[in-house]
Amino acid sequence: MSDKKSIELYVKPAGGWDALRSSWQALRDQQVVMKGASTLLRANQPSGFDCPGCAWPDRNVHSTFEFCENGVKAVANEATSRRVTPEFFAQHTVASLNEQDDRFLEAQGRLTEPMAYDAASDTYRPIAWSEAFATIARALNSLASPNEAIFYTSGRTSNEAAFLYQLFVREYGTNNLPDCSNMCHEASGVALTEQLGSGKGSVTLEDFEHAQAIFIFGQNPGTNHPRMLGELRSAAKRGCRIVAFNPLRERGLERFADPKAPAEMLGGSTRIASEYYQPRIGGDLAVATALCKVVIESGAVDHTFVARHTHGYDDFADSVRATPWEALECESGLSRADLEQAGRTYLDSTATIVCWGMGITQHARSVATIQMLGNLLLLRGNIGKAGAGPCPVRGHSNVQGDRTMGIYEQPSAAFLDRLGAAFDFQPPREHGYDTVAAIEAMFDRRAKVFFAMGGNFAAATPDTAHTHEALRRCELTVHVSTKLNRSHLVHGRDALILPCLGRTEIDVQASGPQAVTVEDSMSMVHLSSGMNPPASEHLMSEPAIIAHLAAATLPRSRTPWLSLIEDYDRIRERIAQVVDGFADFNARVRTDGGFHLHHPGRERVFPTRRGKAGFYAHALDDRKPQADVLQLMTVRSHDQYNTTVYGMDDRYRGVHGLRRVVFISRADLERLQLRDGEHVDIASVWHDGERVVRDFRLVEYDIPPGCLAAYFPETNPLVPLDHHAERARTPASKSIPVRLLRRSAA
Ligand SMILES: Nc1nc2c(c(=O)[nH]1)N[C@H]1C(S)=C(S)[C@@H](COP(=O)(O)OP(=O)(O)OC[C@H]3O[C@@H](n4cnc5c(=O)[nH]c(N)nc54)[C@H](O)[C@@H]3O)O[C@H]1N2
Ligand SMILES: Nc1nc2c(c(=O)[nH]1)N[C@H]1C(S)=C(S)[C@@H](COP(=O)(O)OP(=O)(O)OC[C@H]3O[C@@H](n4cnc5c(=O)[nH]c(N)nc54)[C@H](O)[C@@H]3O)O[C@H]1N2
Ligand SMILES: [Mo]
Repeated sequence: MSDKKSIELYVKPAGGWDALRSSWQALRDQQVVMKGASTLLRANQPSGFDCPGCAWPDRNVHSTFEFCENGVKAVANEATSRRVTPEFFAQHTVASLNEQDDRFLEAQGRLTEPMAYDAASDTYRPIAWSEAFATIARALNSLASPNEAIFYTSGRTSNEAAFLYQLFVREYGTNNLPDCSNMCHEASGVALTEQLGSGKGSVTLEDFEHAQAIFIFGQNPGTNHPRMLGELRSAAKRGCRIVAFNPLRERGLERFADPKAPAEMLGGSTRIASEYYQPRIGGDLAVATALCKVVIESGAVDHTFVARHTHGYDDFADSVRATPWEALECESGLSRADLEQAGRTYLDSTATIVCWGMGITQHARSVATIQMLGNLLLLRGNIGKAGAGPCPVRGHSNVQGDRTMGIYEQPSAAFLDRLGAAFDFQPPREHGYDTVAAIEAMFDRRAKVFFAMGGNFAAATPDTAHTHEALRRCELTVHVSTKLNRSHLVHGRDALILPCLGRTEIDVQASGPQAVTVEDSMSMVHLSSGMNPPASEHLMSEPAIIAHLAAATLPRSRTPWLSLIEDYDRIRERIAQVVDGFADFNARVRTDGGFHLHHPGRERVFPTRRGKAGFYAHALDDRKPQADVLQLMTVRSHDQYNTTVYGMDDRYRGVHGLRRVVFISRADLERLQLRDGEHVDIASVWHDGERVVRDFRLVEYDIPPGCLAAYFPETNPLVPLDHHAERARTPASKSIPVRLLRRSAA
C-alpha cells in the first residue's frame, strides 16, 4: 500500500502471502491490531457478527475462522480507532471537504455524533438526537404528499432495521423505497421471477460440492467474494470443470493459493478455471444463446424435464435454431470453435451451476441475458437437483434480506395486505420510485426530502453531475451512516448526519445486548451480534433510530415503536407475522447456523403465472461497431468497497498507487494512435450530449478490442441516467459508449 505509482503484471496466484500481508497492513493502518485480531476471529461464527464484506455464505458455522482479505479490510475499517468528531467538522467547511477525494473522506474514521448543516458557516454542527428527529418529522409532515419523500437503503442494513424502516415509510404513506439493488442485482430478480417464479438463486453451498461444472459470468470473486475462491478451489480439486467468461483475465479466476492450506503457502496453488473465455463487453447474451444452440442442435435437451416443468420451449428452440453462427460470433466476440467447446463442457456435465455478477446485470440487455442463462439451465433440467441451478452472487452482506423484509418500491399486494393487517393501518398501494426515478423526481422537485439508511447515494449513482444537482435541490437530506462520505457533502438546503452502530459493535437496548439477523446470497438466515464497544457513546443502532424517528413523525401510529426496540425478539415476532417463511423466527434463528429459506425451484416447483418455468426467446443486439466509439465497463479495484476507497492498489491487475487508469487493448492503442502511459480524457457518447471525465492514464491490457475498463466511482459521471437495463432499470454502468480524447500537451 505504498504510494508508489506503477503498473506491472501480477503473475502470482490470488490469495497467498500477499493476501495475508495486505490484511495485516489494513489492520495496522486502522490501528486496530489488538482489537482487530479478536474481532476477526468472531466474523461469520455462530456467536459472532456477520462479516460486512459480502453476501457469500458461511461454509460451516463450526469450522475455524475463514480467512478473507477483503473481509479483514471491511472489518478493520469499521473497527478503526480514527474518529470524525465535532471538532473535525468545525475545522473543515463542506466546501473544503468537497475538494478531497473519497479515500480521504473514508480515512477520517468513524462518525461520532449527530450533526446538522449550518449554512452560515458552511459546516456541520452537533445537534441533539431529539432535535434531529423533530427536524425530520417537521419536514416530513409539512410535505404536500408523502410521495415527496424518498427513503433509500443500502444493503448492510439488518433484517430488523429493514423491517422497521419499510413499516415506518409505509405508515408515513409512501412506497418510495429505492435501494442499492436497483443498481446491482435488480435484473436478476426481474428475470428470474418471471422465468422461475422466485427472484433468488436456488443453489446452496452443498451444491458446490456436487456440481460437475460451474459456469461463471461477469464476476470477479478474487476481489469481491474471496471466500467463493475456497469453494471453487475444492470443486476444481475434485475435477469439477470451471468455465469463466470475462473480458478481463481476472487472477482469482485463474489461480488461487489458499492461505489456509500450508502446501499452497509454500509455493503450490490451484488452477481455478479449466476454460477461460474473453467475450466482448455485453457479449454474454450471444454467448448464452450459442450454448443453448449447441444443446438444442446436438439433440441433448432433457425433454422429460422440459415437458413436465416448462412452457415456451418450441418457440424458443425455433428462435435459437434460426440465429446464425456468424451473428453469435460477431456479437459475442468469440469464435464458433470456442463457443462449441464451452457448449460441449456444458453437455458433458450432468449437474451445472451458473454464477453471475455485475458483468451481467449492469447492461441494457441484462434481463434478456439472465433469462438466456436460465434457458440454458432449463434445457438440461439443471435446477432442482444436487449440484445445479442459478446462482446470482449478491453484493452487500444483507441486500437479499432487505428485499425479503419489504425494502422494495414495487411491493406485492399480498405483502401489503399482511403488513396492514399486522399493524392495523392502510399501506399505500401506488408503487414508488426506484433509484433512477428518485433522481429524476428530486431533479424535477417532485421530491423534496431524501433520507438514506446507509450507503453513499451521491457517489454510487449514475450521471454524477445531474444527480448532485438533484440532491442539492432537496429541502432536506438525511444520512444514517458510519463513515464520512460524499453524500454528506452534496446535500439539500438542510442536512443531517445520523451516526449509527456498525455490525461489529455491541448493541445494548433496554433488555440487554441485542443480536440482529441477515440473509446471505444463498438464502440462509442467521444471527449477528457485535462484540466491539461502540465507536462513540453517542451512536444509536439503526432500529433505534427508525423507532425514534417514527415515534416523532407518526403520533397516531398504533405500532409500539419504542417497545419493539427494547428487545429485538419483539421485532422478529412481528416479522414472523408478516414475511413468508419466517414462522417461529426467534426459535429457528437460534438453532445452529440459522435456517434456510425455502426456494420452490429446489423441488422443481415454479410459482410463475403459468405455474411452470418459462423459456424466453430474446433476439440478439445488432451492435454496429463505430470506429472511434468503445464500450467502457466500470469495475471495482481490489482496494475498494463500492464507493469506499481503502487504498490505491489493484494488486491482481498489477496497478499500484493509481485509480485514474483506463485499461485498453494493444489493437485499440495502435488503431487510435495512442500510447500506453499516455493520459486521456474520456467522453461518453449519448443522445443528450457528451459527459467527460479528465486525465486518465492508458494502461495496455489483455482486453478485447473495442472494450475499455476503468474504476467506479471515478467514472460515474459518464453513465447517462437514462442508460439502463430494459425493465429492471439497472444503470448500464458496464457498457458506456465512450470516446477517448487526447489531452492537449499541457
Ligand atoms: N472487496 C469488495 N467486495 C465486494 C464489493 C467491493 O466493492 N469490494 N462490492 C460488493 C457488491 S455491492 C457487489 S454487487 C459485488 C460485485 O462483485 P462483481 O460482480 O465481481 O463486480 P465488479 O467488480 O463490478 O466486476 C464485474 C466483473 O465482470 C466483468 N465484466 C464486466 N462487463 C462484462 C461483460 O459484459 N461480460 C462479462 N462476461 N463480464 C463482464 C468485469 O471484468 C469484472 O470481472 O461485490 C461485493 N463485494
Ligand atoms: N459505475 C458504477 N456504479 C455502481 C456500480 C458499478 O459497478 N459501477 N455498482 C453498483 C452497486 S452493485 C451497488 S450495490 C451500489 C452501492 O451503493 P451504496 O450501497 O449506496 O454504497 P456503498 O459504497 O456501499 O456505501 C458506503 C457507505 O455506507 C455507510 N455504511 C457502512 N456500513 C454501514 C452500516 O452498518 N450502517 C449504515 N447506516 N451505514 C453504513 C458508510 O457511511 C459508507 O460510506 O453502487 C452501484 N454503483
Ligand atoms: Mo452491489
